[in-house]
Amino acid sequence: MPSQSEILAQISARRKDYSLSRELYCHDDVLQADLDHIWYREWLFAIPACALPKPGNFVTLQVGAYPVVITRGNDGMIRAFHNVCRHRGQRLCAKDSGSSPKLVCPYHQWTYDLDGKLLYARDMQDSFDPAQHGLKKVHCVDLAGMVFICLADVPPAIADLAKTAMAYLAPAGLKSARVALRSTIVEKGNWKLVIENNRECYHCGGSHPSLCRTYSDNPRMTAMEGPDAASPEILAHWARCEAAGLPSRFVNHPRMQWRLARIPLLNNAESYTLSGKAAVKGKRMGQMPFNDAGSLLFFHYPNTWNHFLADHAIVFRVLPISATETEVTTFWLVPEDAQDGVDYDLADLTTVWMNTNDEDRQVVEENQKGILSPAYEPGPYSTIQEEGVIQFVDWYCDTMSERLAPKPALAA
Ligand code: 3BY
Ligand code: FES
Ligand code: FE
Repeated sequence: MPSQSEILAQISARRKDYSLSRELYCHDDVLQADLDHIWYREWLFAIPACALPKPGNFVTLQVGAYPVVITRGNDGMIRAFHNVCRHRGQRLCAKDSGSSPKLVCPYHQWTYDLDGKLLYARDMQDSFDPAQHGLKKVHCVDLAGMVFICLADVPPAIADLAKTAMAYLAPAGLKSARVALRSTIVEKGNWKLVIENNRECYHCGGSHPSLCRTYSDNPRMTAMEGPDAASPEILAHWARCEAAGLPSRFVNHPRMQWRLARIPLLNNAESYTLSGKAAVKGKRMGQMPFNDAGSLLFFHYPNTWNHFLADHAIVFRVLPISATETEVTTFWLVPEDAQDGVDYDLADLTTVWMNTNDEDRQVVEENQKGILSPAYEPGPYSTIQEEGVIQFVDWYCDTMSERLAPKPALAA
């Protein structure tokens, strides 16, 4: 059983640019440390705001031990709460999503407003104070239509991300979008393997025949040596997009916890469809000026990557279930007035990423199976192809090292 100091020792002993040790990908105690030091402390992507189009809509999610409910109130505000009744602790909402003018506990029917206030508790004695028994709040921000939550008492600063994300995401039209489909799959692999797999396209040629019709697996597409350094193809794409009002250049968090960048698709493709043509016909997201705007890529560690296209957006949420199981939820967003079967065909819209998710599930599961072998030893990442993986693993190790390091005793 690795103690905190053993986990720290394994992280510290890691070879630069090599994959992590077996225990860091497999052990329950490491997952607990990841939850305590990353998942319960960082901002996490929860839902696109348009998953709650009307007051009374709610969604639930489970972050480690914490059930969370997110509501849209009668004032239009999105709020997050611990999904735990203040009477005797019943989980308040059991469904993944729903709609209700109030949140009513199924056990003894304590009734909460959508803003968390306790409105009604039957037959409680005079000394009972409802004002002291509202739902416990979870920090929640809506960044241009992407809702993030944070379970920490004091969340990390989000102002820099908020400013950049607002500028980059504004034209993508998330506020005026609709969820065309939500899919949830479980991958039998550690959450870090899911993120590592997403951060490289070394595997794309071998795994993703449908995605590779439109998504370039050239690592230079997503690599950056400086704010203005990119291949001529990307520089030309940025110039055209920026002239049309779309912020496009790479913006990186100083420690690479997040990045926004716009890339062209292959052969001027418009969308992630088998044909390369827009899935949504005759309508575009937000203020997107033309169909071949490529994809605005946005990742944020530990739990989201996203693609914002001219005709639709695909947003992804990752949540750990156990040391070797991870839930991946995908939302396909279309312009709110786009109608299924009229303006788009749902299969055309979703096939490429349905396939890609399933292909990624298979590689992650096989990766986990190999790592579970006592014969596994950390192997070298390609510094040409897997720079993104190296950045993620460095971020993980640096973050965990800082937080696991013994704190110096305060001087008396
Ligand atoms: O979804 C993504 O952003 C990544 C990039 C490379 C592989 N995968 C498609
Ligand atoms: Fe919720 Fe009793 S536990 S009303
Ligand atoms: Fe993949």
